[in-house]
Amino acid sequence: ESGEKLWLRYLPLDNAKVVDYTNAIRSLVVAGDDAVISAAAEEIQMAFNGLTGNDLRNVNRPGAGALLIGTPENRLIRDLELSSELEKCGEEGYIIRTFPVRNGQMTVIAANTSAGVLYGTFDLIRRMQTGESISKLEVNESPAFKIRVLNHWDNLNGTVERGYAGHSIWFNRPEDWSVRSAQYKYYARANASVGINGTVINNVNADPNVLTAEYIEKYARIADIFRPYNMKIYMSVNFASPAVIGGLENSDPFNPAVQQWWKDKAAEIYQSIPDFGGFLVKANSEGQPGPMDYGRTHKDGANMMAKALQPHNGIVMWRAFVYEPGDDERSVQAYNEFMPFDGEFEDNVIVQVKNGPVDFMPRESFSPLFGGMQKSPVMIEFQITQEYLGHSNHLAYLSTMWKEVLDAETFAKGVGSSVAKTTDGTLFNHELTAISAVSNIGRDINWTGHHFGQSNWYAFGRLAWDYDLLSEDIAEEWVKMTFVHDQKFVEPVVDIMMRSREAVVNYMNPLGLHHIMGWDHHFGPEPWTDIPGAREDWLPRYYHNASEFGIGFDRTTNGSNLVSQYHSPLNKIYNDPLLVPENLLLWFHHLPWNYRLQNGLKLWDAMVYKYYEGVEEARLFQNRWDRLEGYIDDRRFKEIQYKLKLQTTEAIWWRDACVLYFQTYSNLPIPAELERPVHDLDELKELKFDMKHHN
Ligand code: BDP
Repeated sequence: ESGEKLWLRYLPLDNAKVVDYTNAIRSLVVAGDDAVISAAAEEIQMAFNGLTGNDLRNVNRPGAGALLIGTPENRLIRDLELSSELEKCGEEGYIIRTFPVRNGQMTVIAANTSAGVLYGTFDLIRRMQTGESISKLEVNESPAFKIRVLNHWDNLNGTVERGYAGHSIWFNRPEDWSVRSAQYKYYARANASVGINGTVINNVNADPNVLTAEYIEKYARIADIFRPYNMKIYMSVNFASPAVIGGLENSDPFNPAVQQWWKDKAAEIYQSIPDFGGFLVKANSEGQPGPMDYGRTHKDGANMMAKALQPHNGIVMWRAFVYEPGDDERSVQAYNEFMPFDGEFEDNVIVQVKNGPVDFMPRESFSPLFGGMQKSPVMIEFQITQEYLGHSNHLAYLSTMWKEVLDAETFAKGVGSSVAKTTDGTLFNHELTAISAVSNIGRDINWTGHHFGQSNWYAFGRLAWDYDLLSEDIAEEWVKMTFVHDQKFVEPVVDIMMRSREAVVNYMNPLGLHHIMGWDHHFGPEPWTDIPGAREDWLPRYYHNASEFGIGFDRTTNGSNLVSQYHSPLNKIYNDPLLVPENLLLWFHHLPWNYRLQNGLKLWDAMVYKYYEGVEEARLFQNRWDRLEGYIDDRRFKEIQYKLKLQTTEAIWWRDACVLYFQTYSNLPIPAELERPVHDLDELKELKFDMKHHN
């Protein structure tokens, strides 16, 4: 297998399951006839046929063995008197029920909208794919966030910023529309299967040309394919578009001509795409244009665009990823810049905040804007593509990382104020709720470069729907659907996945270290990098601060004071090296090499042990995988085997490079019982990023 089918393989199940499922369901009654419900019907028929070898006949009347799907618009659903339960489902939720009928039972998937029916159908399919019983179903589901979107960082020329799985599936493609549209449909199905209901297909570093008629037309064609799968299309836009492609004098949000330009542009888009989602905007960030170029503010810029979209029910996702070299340290800037606007954005603006205050490091504290901003809706941005976690070379299952953030306690309204609850409308009563993640897909046959990269796409969708799901359970579902059900395979693989992110943290960035990767390409260790003339806050030394006196970033009240942006008691906990969680120690503190950790170890030794632990984990993954030969197809087995070997090699590279480099400051020995590095620091410094190893 190539991996191109993702988790939607629908291969025959074992006989016992086939018998169970065919006992429960033999025919299909579709109570509705719009495109979305038809897509649901098509999907269940395809899945049922693939999984059991039997067809689901279309019938008109429910009875024993029927699967009835629909909304209360249809009498067959109304007759079931589910209205009080359906009320709780909201717009996109659903219920699945087994009802006794004469001579047996029937199964019902009911929802308030066809979208809900579609999600319910995928739920039922997943139960079959993972071998669960479907004979007594009582399921009530509704999504945690209203908008659940992917962000693609795809450029109009077909390259993908921070993409490690080939070129863009959206732009600059030579293939016929029939080939591309088939792939877009597959993509839409995959997203719908996990509840993702929107996507931004172009890079946040947006080319103004995306707003020309040519691209609006392209988007409209893609939107047509997404529509039956309840997927909305969104666009990243460049703030300077009115001047660059509109011929206006400037793009000042206070200029009436500029305001009109955006209104006209919005109207033009909605003419072709009536259900267009809205704009994603990166403004005054890393050199992108924005309202501040004209002495205006983020609020002014966002609200101008929001007004242009309001007549069409579109939204603006305005990013808070802002920082400039200057007096304030990078991690404190977004909060300082955005807090003054809390409550001042238009209703259809949502502020999109990366999970951490610096970037997408393997581990950061959560951004204090979560729980900080309360009057305006805030949405989280995760990164599925592994920009800082080994690109598509390393197995890193990210559900555990995202859960760590979603579950983190902000204390915004006392205990029980998790990051998730600050963004899902629970705590601050916002109508507009959303969650996003930067996609890891490209034109590689298996979509994500590393086969296990698929699990992160999958997990993001599942968590966006329900962040209370356990990472283990999501992993197990995915492994069963993607590979096989055999527990002798599933258990060790889930175990590898569950340990993988922490392994990466340990061999790259233990104890809260961060941003010590290669300049620009962000691959491999380069704690030593010095690029003459480069911005200080893009260089590793800005972050690790290693010297003969110690290591780490002082973000306490004596340092950059990030701690004070957190609610009490977190501000005090983070401020105190004795209280701060060990895994964020060097994120918040600069400490001497012989500082004693809670566990009694000296900082230097503790750090070195962590680096070695990370490598041992990578070796263990490799070894475990080798024992699983024969459980799955040879091709995927070997491709994963190759990547795991690469991961071990690169883990050793990270470990040796960092330990030897930091040792030049600590002047302390590597603990005697540990194996010795086999390279010299100078040799490792010479090792250059090699594109060959990519993909
Ligand atoms: C950084 C990436 C850069 C992105 C930027 C962003 O290195 O390529 O453009 O984030 O999110 O992580 O805007």
